[in-house]
Amino acid sequence: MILYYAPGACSLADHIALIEAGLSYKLVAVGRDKRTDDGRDFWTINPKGYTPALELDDGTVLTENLAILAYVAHLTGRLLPEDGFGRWRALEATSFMTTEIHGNFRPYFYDAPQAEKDTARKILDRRFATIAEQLDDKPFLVGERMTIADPYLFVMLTWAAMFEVEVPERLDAYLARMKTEPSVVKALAEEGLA
Ligand SMILES: N[C@@H](CCC(=O)N[C@@H](CS)C(=O)NCC(=O)O)C(=O)O
Repeated sequence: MILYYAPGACSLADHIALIEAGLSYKLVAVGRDKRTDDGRDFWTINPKGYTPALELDDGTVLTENLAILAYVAHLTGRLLPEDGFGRWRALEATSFMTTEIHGNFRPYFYDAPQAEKDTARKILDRRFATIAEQLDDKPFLVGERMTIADPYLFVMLTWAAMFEVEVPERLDAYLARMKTEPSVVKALAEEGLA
């Protein structure tokens, strides 16, 4: 499988998940100019033009973080509990990352007017408060084990730190813990972010 990624982007969540799941993968970086680091036009691989994209061994390309994360979990039976309500909680939390947190960072990436950033920050404050409440004193968002929601939350918290969006202390502690997870350490090193 090939993961098309950009260093530190939301594709980092899929990268961590691939490592956690024990799957073998190849990384291909995509630049701002939409060229891959092996010289191809990324638009021909993912017509949406954004990362992440996961190319399967038969050439099928899967896009959208939530789908890629769920697919990685499906392949290995890890990162998404097979039974019990934890499966649905993990999907619920991952959907929340995509729609309610990731989406609200957009103004920061596109250098939007300050007023737009301020509105986004107010929403992010509420969203991160919800996540902190859900995390409670558990090691991972949905329980004792890492699920697909955790690599995504990790990336969102690195963005919060980058753009100086304050998060509840509990999430700072979670970020520090996640940084020591071997899969996270490996993914950061492979993306040149160690
Ligand atoms: N809906 C997509 C959004 C992916 C996305 O926002 N990717 C960003 C990186 S985090 C990107 O490639 N942005 C560059 C662009 O849109 O040109 C998903 O959930 O996977």
